[in-house]
Parts: sequence; structure tokens; C-alpha cells
Amino acid sequence: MLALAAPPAALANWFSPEDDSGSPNATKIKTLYLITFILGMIIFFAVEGLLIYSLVKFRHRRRGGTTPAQIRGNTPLEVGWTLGAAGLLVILAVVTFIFLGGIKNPAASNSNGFVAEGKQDGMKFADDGSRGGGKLQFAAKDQAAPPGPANKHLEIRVNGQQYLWRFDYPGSQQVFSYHDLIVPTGTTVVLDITASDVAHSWWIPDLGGKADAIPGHTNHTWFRIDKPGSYWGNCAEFCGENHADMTARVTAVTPDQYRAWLTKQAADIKQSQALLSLARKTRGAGATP
Ligand SMILES: [Cu+2]
Repeated sequence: MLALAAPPAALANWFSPEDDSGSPNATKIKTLYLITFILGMIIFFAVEGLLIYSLVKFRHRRRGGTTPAQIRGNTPLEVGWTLGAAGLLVILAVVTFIFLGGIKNPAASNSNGFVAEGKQDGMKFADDGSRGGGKLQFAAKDQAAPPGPANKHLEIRVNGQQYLWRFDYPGSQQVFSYHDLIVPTGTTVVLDITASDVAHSWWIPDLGGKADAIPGHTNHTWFRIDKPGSYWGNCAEFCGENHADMTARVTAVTPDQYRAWLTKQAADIKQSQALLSLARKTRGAGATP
């Protein structure tokens, strides 16, 4: 009972994965989990119920009562539950493979999603090695590109580093952010995940499964948020003494707000770089960097 009280504190639901964002992969993970869970519960209650019923009904009575029939082996029953269990495994395997494609492969953006202006080859990250028939590194999942034109989805680079996440956004200007990832709603967001020091793991429970962030390799995952809101997660791979502080927040805003945020963030970055350069110059040559 105490263990059951713990899941909410671990950012999970009571007995199923979260999917509050409406991201198709998160929803499919939850549905697959529930199908498996319900099948398991049916078997659990059938077996335990029969066991408890038999224990009570055929218990030894001190006075009177006849000794119940003593049965040693029953071939039809034994064959039956062996085939039944095998059949159940086949059903679970088939259902899993039906859902797996939709969890792994990105869905298309919604019609009201973000459309980058004139986004073509120039806006793709140059060293993304695993997409479009390029080289495939062993830690990378061979994930299909989202359906639809290239300007209809967003490819964001995620870098795990002790102890924060950095996000690099595609576009003609340099835009990056730390800890907070801003994305447009209704748009398929593909993450190219890597790390620059030790192994980390990207995980926002509401947006789907985990993806390892491994130095020297790029892993991919994706999500599509249909509901504006903020979704929290933690680094899911112990990465050092401040691992617990390595949180991330994904905030979904409307495509218009996203466009406005991109412009402002680019301007803020430019301004802070200019101020830094000015500060260095006014400190004069020979000052500590
Ligand atoms: Cu970490």
C-alpha cells in the first residue's frame, strides 16, 4: 500500500504512464500498457479467485464432511492452460507490434501546426548523421522522418550536460535555450539527442518514452503536443552528484507565440553577446577572460 502511494511523487500516474499532452506516442504507450495491464488483471483475479474459492470450499472440516476428491493430474486441463498461456503471449506480441510503429515513427503535424518559412536544406543541422539515408551510428535508432514536407515539422537538437539540458532550434538565426524547451502546438517535434560529457537520459513522461543521451551518438525521439501547457521531466540516468537537479520543462505555445518567442530569444542572445563583447573591451587587454 505504501509503495502504491509513491508513484505520484515520481511524476507518474497511479497505474499507467502519463499522456496529458495528447502526444500520439505517449497515448499509444499508455494504451498498450493498459491492454497488457487489463489482460494481466483478468488472469490474476481468475487464478487467485479460483485458488481462494477452492481453499474455502474444500477446506478440512473437523467433524462430519467427506474428504473432497483427490485429483492427481488432469491432461485436458493442463494442455488447456498451457495453450491458453501461449495464446495470450501471441496476443500480447501482436498487439505490441501493432502499437510499436506508432510509438517509434513520428506522426504528421496537425494542419494548424507551425510552418517554418522557407525551411529547406539550409535549416537542417549539418551533422545529423542518421537521417535521410546518411550514416547510422550504433546507438541511434533508425527512425523514419515525419511524414509531410520538411517545413511542417521541427527538428531540435538536445544536449545533455552535467547538470542541464541545452536546446538548439533550427532557423536562420542562432537560437538556443537551457532547461526550458519551447515548442509550437500541433507540430511534430523531432529531437536529436546527444550528450557532451557523460550518459544522460531524456525523459518527459507526458511526451513519451525515454531516450538515452550518449556522448558521440545521436538518438532520436519525437512528440506532438496538441494542448498548450508545460510538461516536466528529470534526467533519467544517474549522471553525477547533481543528477537530481537536472530537470527539464517543455512548454507548448501556439505557432504564433512560438514564432514571436524565436525572434525575441534570437534578439536577446545577440544583445547579451554584444554586451559581453563590450564588457571585455572596456576591461581592456590583459584582463582576466
Ligand atoms: Cu543527467
